[in-house]
Amino acid sequence: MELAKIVLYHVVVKLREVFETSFGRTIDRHCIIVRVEDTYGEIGWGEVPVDDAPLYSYETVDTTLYIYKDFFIPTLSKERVIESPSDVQSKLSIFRGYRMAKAGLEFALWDLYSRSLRKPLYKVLGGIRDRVESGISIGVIGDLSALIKAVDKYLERGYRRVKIKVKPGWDLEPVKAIRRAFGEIPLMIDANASYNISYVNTFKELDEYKLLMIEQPLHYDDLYEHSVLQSRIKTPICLDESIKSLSDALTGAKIGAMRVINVKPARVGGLHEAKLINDYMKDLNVPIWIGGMLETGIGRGFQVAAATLDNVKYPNDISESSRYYEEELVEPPWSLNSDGTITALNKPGIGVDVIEERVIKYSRKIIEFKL
Ligand code: OSB
Ligand code: MG
Repeated sequence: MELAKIVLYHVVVKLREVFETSFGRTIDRHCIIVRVEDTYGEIGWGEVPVDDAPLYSYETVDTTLYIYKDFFIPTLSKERVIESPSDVQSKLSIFRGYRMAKAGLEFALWDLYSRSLRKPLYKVLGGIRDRVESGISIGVIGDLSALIKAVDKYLERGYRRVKIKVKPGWDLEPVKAIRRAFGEIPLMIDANASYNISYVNTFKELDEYKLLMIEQPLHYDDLYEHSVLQSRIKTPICLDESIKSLSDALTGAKIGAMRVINVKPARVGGLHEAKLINDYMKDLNVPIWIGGMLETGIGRGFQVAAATLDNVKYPNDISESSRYYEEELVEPPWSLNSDGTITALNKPGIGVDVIEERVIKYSRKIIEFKL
């Protein structure tokens, strides 16, 4: 592939409902949409799922625009020919961090690459299934009856597991209420790093409720404390924020910091790194599943492709389009099959068409680079 043009769109789309986590409330969902074009006019799309503030990650809309403009684009204009999307990480490896920014570019190149081959991305990636299991991630709803209603609605819709967000003071009570109302459904919690080890007794109490796993209970950068907590509780710990690379995954597995990983391809720098984590963790008997960041239909395409990998053993945080947004940036929107799965489409690239007018309609800023 020889790159000719890269366009960045700062897109803001409104969520249908407020999504609250331990770090904040989201209603306007920001991201950077990346459009790459090669010298033949073939196009690929990607998404950098960053927020406007450094809450989940230090990367934001503005750090992404800056790192592309001052570093990634100048580097790529000197080396416009790219053999495979897997090369991108190494081409940009002199720049530390900014894995989400790197991932958005890598995604767009994977889309372009598989479209040029006229093959679905998930097949190019080596996926082993064409339907991926869908789970629902429900934000903090500080009202028990509203929470039960929400869980009921999503179970009715067919989602294969329920994840609720928790934070200190909102943990045992909602878990107990859901168990009371729905029995032994596949249930898990996500703390988004809001606890510390002094809460060990809360987690021991939670052991009684047979959760599938507890996601990212402790500090976002700490593997050691998670290994201490894991040794003291029965419920598997699943890490999200703490795993930013294959190296983190290997260290975490070695010291027993987690038994499951929520792999967000964007968080780890792209699909190439996500696949490496899939492969290495498979050998170490650490199953994975694919997480999300409330992506638009563009980002969702890369989650779906990743969820077809062979070490994905749990339902993913990949919901249908209508769960998040009134209007999708892609056609057709991602939809849920009656068995609670989403189909990896048998069409070139991510399998859906990006509607450029809608991308433009939701853009606050558009920057074009000729390479
Ligand atoms: O921690 O998994 C998380 C959304 C934004 C930021 C962090 C997280 C989430 C989710 C939503 O849980 C998952 C989804 O996209 O459905
Ligand atoms: Mg999480």
